[in-house]
Amino acid sequence: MTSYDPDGLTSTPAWGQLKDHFADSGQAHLRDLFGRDARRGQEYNVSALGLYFDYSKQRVTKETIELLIDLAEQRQLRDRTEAMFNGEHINVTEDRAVLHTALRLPRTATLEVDGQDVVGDVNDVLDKMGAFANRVRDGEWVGSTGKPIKTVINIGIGGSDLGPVMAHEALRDYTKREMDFRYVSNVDGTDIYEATRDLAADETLFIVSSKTFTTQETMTNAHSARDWVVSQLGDKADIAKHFVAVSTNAEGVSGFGIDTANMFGFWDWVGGRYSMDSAIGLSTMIAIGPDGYSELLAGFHEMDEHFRTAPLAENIPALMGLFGVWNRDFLGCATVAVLPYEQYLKRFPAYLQQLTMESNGKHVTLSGTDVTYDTGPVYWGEPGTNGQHSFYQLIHQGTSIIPCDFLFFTHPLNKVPAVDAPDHHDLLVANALAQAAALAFGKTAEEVAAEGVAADVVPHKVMKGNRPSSMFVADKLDPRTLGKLVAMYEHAVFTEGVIWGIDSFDQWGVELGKVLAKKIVPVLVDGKEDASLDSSTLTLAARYRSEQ
Ligand code: G6Q
Repeated sequence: MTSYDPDGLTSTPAWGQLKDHFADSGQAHLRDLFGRDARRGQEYNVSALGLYFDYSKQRVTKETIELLIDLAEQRQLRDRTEAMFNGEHINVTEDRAVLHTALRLPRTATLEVDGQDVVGDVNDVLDKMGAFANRVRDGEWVGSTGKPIKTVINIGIGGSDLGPVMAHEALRDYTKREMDFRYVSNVDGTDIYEATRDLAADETLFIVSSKTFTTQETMTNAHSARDWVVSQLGDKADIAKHFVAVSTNAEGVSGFGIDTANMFGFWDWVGGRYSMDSAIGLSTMIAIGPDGYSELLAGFHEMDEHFRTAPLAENIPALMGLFGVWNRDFLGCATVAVLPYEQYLKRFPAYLQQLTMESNGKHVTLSGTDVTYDTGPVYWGEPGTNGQHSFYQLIHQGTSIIPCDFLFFTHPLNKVPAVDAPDHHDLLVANALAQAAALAFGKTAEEVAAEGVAADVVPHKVMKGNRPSSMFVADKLDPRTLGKLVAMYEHAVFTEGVIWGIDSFDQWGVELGKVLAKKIVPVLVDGKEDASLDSSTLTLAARYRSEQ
C-alpha cells in the first residue's frame, strides 16, 4: 500500500477524468437530466439508519458518481478513515489523535490509544456525568440556601458552546421543562447580564466549559458569574454548590476555586468543534437526562459504523463530501446553505458553520504546500420557511450558484390542531419540496410568457434553475436522530478534508486573533505603547481610550 500523499490530489487519474467529464457534460441542466431519465427521482438516493438522502437534484450523473468514488479510493479515504478511528495522529500540526468517534463507542468495545484504555476512560466520565445530572434533575443537588437548582447556565465559547446550544434547542421537546437552560459565550457583558438579570443565584448552577480553561471570554464570564453569586448571597455563598467545570485543565479549574471533584474531564484527542458528545455535553445531559444522552451517543455511533463500513456508493457522509468537492472545485460554488425545515433545528446552521468552516477553511495541505484548488466553502443558513421570505431570492435568481442542504421530518413534534385550515406540517414540507424543485428546474422565458406576463417583465420572472440541492428526510427529531445527523456532517467534512489533503482538525487562524486580543488589552486599558501594532489599530485604541 502506498502512503497517503496530501499533495497528490491533482495528479490522481480520477481528478483529470473529472475535469474532462465536467468539460463534456458538467453544465447539463437538471431539467434535461430528469427529462432523460424518468427514474432519476427514484434512483438517485440512499436510505440508511432511517435517513433518506435524495441527491437527485445534485448536478451529477452516474458517471460523475463513479468518478468521484474513484477519486475517494485514489485519495485513500478508507485508509484515512481507519487511521482516524484507530487513533493515529492524523491532526499532524498538533500531533494529536482525532478520536471523537471513541466518545460514542459501546461500553463493550475496546480501544487502546497511546497506551490508554480509551473506552474505560470515556465511560468513567459518562458515569460521573450521569450521577451528577440525576442529582441536579432530581433536586438532590442544592444551592447555598438548600434550594434545588432551577437554572443551569453553560459558560463556554466556540466548540464549548455551539454544540450545547444547538442540542438544547434541537431537543427542547425532550428536556426537563421545569428547569431553564441558558448559554453565555460572548465576552460582551450583555450576554452574562441578560442571562442572569432575572435569576436567583441560590437556584442557579454554572457549568464553566473550557477545554483549556484559559480562554479569555470564558474566564471573564466565569469571574463575573462568581462575582454575581457572591454579590447576591454574601456570606452564604458556597461557590462549590454553584460551579462545576468541564475541562482538561485540573490545575486551572482548582485555581478558579472549583472543587476538582466536580470537574468533568475530556482529552486532547477531542477537538473543540467535535466535543458536543464529550463532557462538554453536560448541560445537554442534565436537560434530557442520561437515558436521552445515551440515545444521542447511540445515534452518533450508528452513523460512525455506517461511514466506516457502507460501500461508498451507499455511504451518506462519503457521498455528501464527494458532492461537496464536486460543487466546490468543478461547479465553483463558494457557499452552501443549510436549510432545516424544523424549527427546533434553528441553531443547526450556526453549529455547522463552525464544524465545516473551522475544519476545512485551510489554504495549505498537510505538508504545508499551498493548495492549487478551492477548499472549504462558506456555510450559512436559517430554518425554513423564514429564509424563503428573505435571502432565497438570491439563491433563485442571483448570479452565484449556492448548493442547498434541505432537511425535513415526516412527523412533527408538535401537532398543532388546524380547523378549516391546512395543517402546519403539511405546509412546512410542501414548502421544502417546492423550493428544491424551483431551484432545480426554474422557469423558462416561454413558460413565463405563456402566463400572459408582459414582454418587458418576462426576463425578471425567468428562473434559470439548475441550482443543486440535497434533501434529507427522517421520521422525527429525537436524540438518536440528532446524533446521526451531526455525525453525518462530521464525516462529510472529514471526507472533503481527505480529498483536499488538509488538516481538518487544527485551527491556527483562530489562535492568531486570541493572541492579538491579549496584546491589545493593555494598550486600551493602561495606554501601554506597543510599536508592534499597526497605525490603524493604535489610532482606534487611542480613540476608545480618550472616550473613557
Ligand atoms: C474548536 C476550537 C474553538 C474552541 C474555543 C473554546 O474546535 O478549538 O472553537 O472550542 O476556542 O476553547 P476552550 O474550550 O479551550 O475554552
